[in-house]
Amino acid sequence: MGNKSTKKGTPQQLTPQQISMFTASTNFNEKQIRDWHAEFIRDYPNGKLDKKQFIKMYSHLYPGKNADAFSKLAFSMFDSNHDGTIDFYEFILAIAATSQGDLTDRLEIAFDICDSSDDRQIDRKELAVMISAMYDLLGETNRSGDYDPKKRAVEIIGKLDVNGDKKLNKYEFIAGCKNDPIIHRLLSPNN
Ligand SMILES: [Ca+2]
Ligand SMILES: [Ca+2]
Repeated sequence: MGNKSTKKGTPQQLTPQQISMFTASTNFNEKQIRDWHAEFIRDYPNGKLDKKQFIKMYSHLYPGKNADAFSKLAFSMFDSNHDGTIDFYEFILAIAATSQGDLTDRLEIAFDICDSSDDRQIDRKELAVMISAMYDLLGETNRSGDYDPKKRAVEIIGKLDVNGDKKLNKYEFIAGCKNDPIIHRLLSPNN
């Protein structure tokens, strides 16, 4: 460990450049970044979280809810360099995404979390996985009839897909979610 991290500093210390980058990418100020970082290093002294640790940490943001499936999706999205761990930069973006921003910001994040293939489109399968994760979060155990995630996914795509390719791009997704009270509630469990 350590021989390739000389330029960026060690995970235990933040450089002024990193702090500028983090304050620019989030609405956190320097003190908040330092506080998050101190906490992060206290909990994860080697400067990263593996998938299991992330799911445990992220689930705490949804107390009393079953956030496992949602947290797994979130891990894949926030691990933006795909190295199987979440470093402090990825971590602070995850916290910012979850705790800051307006509905559009949150829908953008929801879109990115849902788009697990990273092709900038949400297909039926991706949406069904997301809906199922959202049901877990909301404590909805019924998966039959109208609650069948696959059925809901087909319905939602049918409703929001403007250009007729049976997938949702970011624009269709955000515009559609804002106009549909049920989807809206499903995708912004904090509201
Ligand atoms: Ca990573
Ligand atoms: Ca996709």
